[in-house]
Amino acid sequence: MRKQALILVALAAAILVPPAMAEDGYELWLRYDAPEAGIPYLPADVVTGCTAPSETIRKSLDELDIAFTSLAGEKLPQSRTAGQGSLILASADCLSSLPQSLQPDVTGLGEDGYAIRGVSSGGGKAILIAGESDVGLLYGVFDFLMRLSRGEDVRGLSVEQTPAVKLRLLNHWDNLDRHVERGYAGQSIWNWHLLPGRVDPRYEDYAHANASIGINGVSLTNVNADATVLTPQYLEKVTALADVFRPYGIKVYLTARFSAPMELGGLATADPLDEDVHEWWQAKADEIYAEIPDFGGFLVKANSEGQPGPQDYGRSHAEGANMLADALAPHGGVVMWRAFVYSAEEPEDRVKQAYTEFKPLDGQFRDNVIVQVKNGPLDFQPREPFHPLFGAMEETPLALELQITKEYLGFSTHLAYLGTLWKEVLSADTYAAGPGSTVAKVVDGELTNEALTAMAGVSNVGVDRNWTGSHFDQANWYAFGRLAWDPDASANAIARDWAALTFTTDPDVLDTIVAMMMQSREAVVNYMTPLGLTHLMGTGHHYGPALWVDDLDRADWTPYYYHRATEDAIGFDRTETGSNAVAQYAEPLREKWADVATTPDELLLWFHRLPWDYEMTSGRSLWEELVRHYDLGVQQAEDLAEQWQGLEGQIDPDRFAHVADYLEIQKQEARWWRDASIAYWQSVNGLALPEGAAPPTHNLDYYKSLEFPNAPGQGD
Ligand code: BDP
Repeated sequence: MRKQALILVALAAAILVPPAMAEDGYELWLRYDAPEAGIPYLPADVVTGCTAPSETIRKSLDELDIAFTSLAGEKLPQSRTAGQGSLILASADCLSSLPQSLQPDVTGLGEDGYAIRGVSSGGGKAILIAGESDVGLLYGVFDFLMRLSRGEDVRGLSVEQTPAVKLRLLNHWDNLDRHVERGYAGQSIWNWHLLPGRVDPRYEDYAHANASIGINGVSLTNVNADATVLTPQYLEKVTALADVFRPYGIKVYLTARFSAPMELGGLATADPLDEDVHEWWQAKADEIYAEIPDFGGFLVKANSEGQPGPQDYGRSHAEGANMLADALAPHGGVVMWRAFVYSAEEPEDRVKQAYTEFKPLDGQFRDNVIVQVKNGPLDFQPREPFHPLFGAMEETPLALELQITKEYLGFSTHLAYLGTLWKEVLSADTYAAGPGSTVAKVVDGELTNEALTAMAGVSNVGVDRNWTGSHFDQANWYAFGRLAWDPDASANAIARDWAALTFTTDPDVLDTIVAMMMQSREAVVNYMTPLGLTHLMGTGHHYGPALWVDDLDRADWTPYYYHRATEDAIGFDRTETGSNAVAQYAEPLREKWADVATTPDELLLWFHRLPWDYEMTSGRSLWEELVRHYDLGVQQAEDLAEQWQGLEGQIDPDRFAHVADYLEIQKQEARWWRDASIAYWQSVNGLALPEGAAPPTHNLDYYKSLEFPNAPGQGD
């Protein structure tokens, strides 16, 4: 009898207490899990200054409901009048119902800025979140909630935030058939076939996540563009997405295929100076804005990797960009014109070509054109010097393009936190206007006095449940948003904030996770492309090592083109005796990098071609140093896996296991990279391994024989 009663109690408990929801990463950094020590402050109620709240204000209120239900078990009550302990929300359009004494001065916070501070109310203290715009207020609400969720005591807070960069965009490289070029998280989240009839709730969740980190623009389609997206049938679908994004302050942008007037309009030319072409684009812009009044503009890849462009008609990039800019200008749209160009016929060192093309055009672009430049002059490699255009375009606003998806850093399987890579670029000194002329100051317009500023990140989002393929790749999406908002933020602090929101607020666990993240990118550099080596990845898909490839249609797509290893020497001479790419940088960088003695180890073989027995500052030979870096990289990958294992029991089991599996793959692939690289170098230089270094597991033929026809994310 007693036993039966016990079973009944157990059964009842099982029914009444639902098992904790397994964590699958869907909620990203917005889990609003109560911090370990409990939330330090619970407002008494919420008060808004609005008589008729906008959609954006309603999203802010919804967010408070979601967050407090999760953090404290229940929503905050809404009150009409502010009292002690209230949380007061105010923006320029949402002030009037507050008493005069509580109406904050919101001017000066800027379009997207916000303030959070303590105020006196009802004889006690209250917290005010204020934005000049409703979107600014929404950003403030997210910031406040994430602080609470990390366990921060918000009572004494006095925060004033304005984004340093005006346009903070994700660039999706998503095709209309849902294949994502360089996507490693499944298909595109845009279900074009079903839009606009079915507006997947995931679109709103996506907008919500972006808004929480300040992203205010999304280019929906691949830069290798399909003109179909500009047809009325597709514009209707785009409109449906724009409607979902609008309350979150996110504008939609489209990639414009330069030959669209021919493909869609039946014109005989796409010459930017042709009157009919201009009219076609003007009509297209008018058509778009009639449906999407806040349309952001066009992102264009032209005359690059086979894409059509103005040069097909003997016109310059400026003439092409300006024609589109004129079509958008009456509506306030912008053209983001990519500088990622290199010509198929051009024998010039590929890393020099963008500068060669664009530098002479400085000052020739319309005010609503921004030239979008990748962080380095080659192509999103694990390490490159910063792009020389950042130090060379005084009269042209430049957008910084980063790649969040890890095409060249181990896809979504390898843990590589990119915050450190991006900070390296942002804090690099271009010396364009003397010392301190950092890339960050060029990009945020401080140096050039540009009002049009932008940062774009090539998205890593797909339909995978966890959005980005791996849990740790969510950190790269998050870090991109944070750095676009504030390029001066520290990679370490961003990693810590992300990890606290994503996994746990336990300080010891956080120490481990942050340490893992902070060393992860350097680990990848070490086992893939140490000492300034670059672009050694598999042909087409870029998966795994393929250092031996030297015979593709284009020389500058082969790894050999970049490493040039022979029996005597290795590296690309970019000094005066070689391609002289170093001359594209300002002094004193030019002199520093032209001299092997003052070139840092990490850029050595990028700028110099050196004998294998060249003596490094460490005293080791170049060959020994190279092998040491590979071994270090493998060791670091092993350490990552081991550090994670040490967290077992402190991370929810599903995500723990997922990350652990990926780290195992990374470990194996790090060894593969090291072994295949060493086997190849030895086949070229005939040198014995340094003492103590293990021979590669297989011979070179084995590594050469590996094929991956179905590797994800391939280009067309
Ligand atoms: C390269 C990618 C290719 C892109 C290109 C670009 O391999 O898929 O189309 O960049 O940025 O890194 O246009």
